[in-house]
Amino acid sequence: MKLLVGLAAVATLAGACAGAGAAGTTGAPPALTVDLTVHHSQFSTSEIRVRPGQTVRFVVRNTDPIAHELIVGDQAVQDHHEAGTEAHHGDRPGEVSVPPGQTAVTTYRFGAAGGTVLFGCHLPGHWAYGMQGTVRVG
Ligand SMILES: [Cu+2]
Repeated sequence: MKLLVGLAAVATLAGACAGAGAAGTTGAPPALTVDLTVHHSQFSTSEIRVRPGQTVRFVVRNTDPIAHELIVGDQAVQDHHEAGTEAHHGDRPGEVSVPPGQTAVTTYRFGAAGGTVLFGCHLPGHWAYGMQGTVRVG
């Protein structure tokens, strides 16, 4: 619970910065926290919008009795993990395993160019079942 309170404060601060408008003249947009809940092998959202160059802290809460993961990346990254055999994620930005009933965090910085990045879970069958979504950068 303490963790959640802290995250709420971060989100509030990020919102305040965005609201300030002209004050943000230092280049990269402020870091953003995105909360994703997994329930019945579905992410709570299938589309996320971010600004180019934005750093996003993904907080993934797994309410299921089985493990999941969050993999953020382009199609090549998703293909690699769909075919891969890595049992655990957590060393690369945008990739994290989330054990049953737990919350895990990973941070990913989106590129300066606009476009679409994918996210999803590659435990066997999960991507095909619908555990996937898009991040629109722009
Ligand atoms: Cu999954």
